[in-house]
Amino acid sequence: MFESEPTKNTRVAIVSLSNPFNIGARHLSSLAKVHGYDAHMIFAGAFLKNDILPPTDEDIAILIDLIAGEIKPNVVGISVSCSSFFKTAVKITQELRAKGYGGYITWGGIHAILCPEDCMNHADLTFTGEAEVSWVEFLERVESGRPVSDIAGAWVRDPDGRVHENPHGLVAENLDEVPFPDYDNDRKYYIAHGKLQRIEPFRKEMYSIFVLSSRGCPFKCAFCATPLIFEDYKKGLRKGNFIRQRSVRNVIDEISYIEDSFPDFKASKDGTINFGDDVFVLHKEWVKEFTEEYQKHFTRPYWCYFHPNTVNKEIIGILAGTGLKYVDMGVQSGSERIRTQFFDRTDTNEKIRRAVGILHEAKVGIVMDVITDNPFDTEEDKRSGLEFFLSLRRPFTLNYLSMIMFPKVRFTQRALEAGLITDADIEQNRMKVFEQWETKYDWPKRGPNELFWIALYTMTGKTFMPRWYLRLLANMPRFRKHPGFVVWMAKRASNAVWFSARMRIFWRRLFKGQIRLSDIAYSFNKYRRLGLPQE
Ligand code: B12
Ligand code: SF4
Repeated sequence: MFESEPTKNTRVAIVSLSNPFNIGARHLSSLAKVHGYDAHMIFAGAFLKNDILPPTDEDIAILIDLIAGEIKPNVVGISVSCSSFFKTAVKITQELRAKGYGGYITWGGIHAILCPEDCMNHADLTFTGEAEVSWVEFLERVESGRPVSDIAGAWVRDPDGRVHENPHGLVAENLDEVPFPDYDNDRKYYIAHGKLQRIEPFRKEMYSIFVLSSRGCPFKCAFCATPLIFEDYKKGLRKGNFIRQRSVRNVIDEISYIEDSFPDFKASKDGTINFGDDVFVLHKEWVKEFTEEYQKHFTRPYWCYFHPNTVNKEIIGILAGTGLKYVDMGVQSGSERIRTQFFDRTDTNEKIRRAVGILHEAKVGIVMDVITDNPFDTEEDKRSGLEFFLSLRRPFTLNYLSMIMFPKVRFTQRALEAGLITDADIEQNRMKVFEQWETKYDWPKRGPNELFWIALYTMTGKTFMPRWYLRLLANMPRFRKHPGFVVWMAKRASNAVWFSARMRIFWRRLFKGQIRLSDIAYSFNKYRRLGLPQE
C-alpha cells in the first residue's frame, strides 16, 4: 500500500522497542512514505510468551550497525512507547553517537509525552504529543534544510545545547485522513534473539491485531497516563479535540488492508481483531453502522474494551452476535474503596454488577481487568473484593495486571506521598514491566498473602466452584502463609475452563465440517509462541 519509491532525499529509521504492534510509530512510517520520504522501520526486541523484555545487548549492537552502517538515515525516531524502555532508548542514543551517527535522534511515544525534560537530556528532539502533524512538518524542514528549533509539538535542542520547549502542536483532527499504520513488508527489519531478519515481524507470526477506531478517553483513572493528556486539553494547553472517532468505512478499510497484508491471518478463523480503543464505542449510531459493515466483510471474532459505566443494554444488544467474542472491562479492584478513593474510578459495585448482568443476558463473554500488587490494599479490601466477585453472575474471567508506578500519574504521586514507594520504584528507574506486568503466579517478589487472594479470586468466576468452598478457603489462615494448594487449584480450574472452551469450538467446527489442517497448525503455533492463557 505504501510501497512506492521515495521521491525525496530524507531517509528515516523508526525504531520500535519490543513492540511489534506500535500503532503510533507505524502511522509515522506510513506518513513518511506517503510524503515521499525513504522510511524504514526496525522492530528491536523479541516478542515473547506473556513476557516483555528489552532488546538484548546483542540485539542493540545489530541495531546500531544497521542504522549507522547500512541505512544511514538523516533522522532516527525512537518510540518510547512505554516508560520501561527509557533506559534502552538512552543506550541506543548513546551508542549511535559513539558509532559516529551524526543525524537527528528524535524520541516520541508516551514517555516522551509525559517526561520530555528527561528525554531532552539525550534526544535532539522530543515529540510531546500525537505527532502526525509535527512529524511531517519536521521532515519537510529537514528535507529543505530549514531550522527545526521552533517546531510546535516538539522540544528541540540546538547544537549549542539550548533547549526550545515549544508549545504543543496540532493533532490530526480527522483521523480518517491519517494513513493506516504501515504493515507493508517493505523496508522492515525485525531484530530478535541476536538475529536480523529483513521482514515485517507480523509476517512471521501474527495471531491477533490491534485496531483503534478512536483516540482519547473521557475517564480519569489515577493509575493511567491518558487523563494527564486530557487535563492539558481542558486547560487549553493542547489544542483541538482529545476524543475523536474514525468513520466506520475507514476502520473497515484498515481491517481489509491488514488481512491483505497477512495472508495466513486472512486464511485463519482464529486470528482476532482487538479493538484497543481506550473505551470502544462512543456513539450508538456508529455501533449500528459498524456491526452491519463488519458482518458484511468479515467473519473473524473481535473483542474490545468497555468501561462498566458505558455498558448499556442497547449498545451491547447491537454488538452481540456480530463476532464480538468478549468484552474486556476494566474493574481494576474488587474493593469499592480502592476503586473510588485511590483509582479515582466512578464505577460502583452496583454499576459493575449491572454491566455484568447485561453482558450475560446478551451472551457476550466477560473478561475483567484487575490490578494486583497494589500497596494501598488492606486485608479488608481483599476480603471485600472476594465477596464482590462472588456476588457477580458467572462465568467470567479475571485478567490480572501487576501495579506499575508510571511517572507523573496521580496514583504514583499518592504512593510517593504515603511513603509506600520511592523514586527508585517509578517505572523508568524500576523497569518492573520486564519482571512482571501480566500477573504471574511465580513472581518471587510477591508475598504469600497476595498470591493467596489472587488465586482465590481466579476461581470466583468459574461456575463449577462452589461459592461456600471459596469462602471456606478464605477463612483458613494457614493458606495465607502457604498458598501452594490454592494456587494449584486455581491453575487447574483455569486450564479446565480453557480446555473445555477449545473443545467446544473443535466439536462445533468438526460437526459443521469446518476443520482444516491449516487452522490446527495456526492454533498450535499461536499457543507455542504466546503460551496458554494464564486464566
Ligand atoms: C494499544 C496499546 C497497547 C498495545 C499495542 C502497543 C502500542 N503502543 O501500539 C499492546 C497491548 C501491545 C500494549 C502493550 C503495552 N502497553 Co499499552 N497501550 C495501548 C494504548 C491503549 C494505545 C496506544 C496507541 O496506539 N495509541 C494511539 C497512538 C496513535 O498514539 P501513540 O502510541 O502515543 O503514538 C503517537 C505519539 O506518541 C507519537 N509517537 C509515538 N512513537 C513515536 C516515535 C517518534 C520517533 C515520534 C517522533 C513520535 C512518536 O506519535 C504517535 C502518533 O500520533 C495506550 C493508551 C493510549 N491511549 O495511548 C496504552 C499504553 C501506551 N500502554 C501502556 C503500557 C504500560 C503497556 C504495557 C507495559 C502493558 C501494560 N502493563 O499495560 C505494554 C508495553 C508494550 C511496549 N513494548 O511498549 C501504558 C504506558 C504507560 C507509560 N507511562 O509507559 C499506556 C499509556 C496505557 C496506560 N496505562 O497508561 N499496549
Ligand atoms: S478508562 Fe482506561 S484509558 Fe480511560 S482513564 Fe481509565 S484506564 Fe485510562
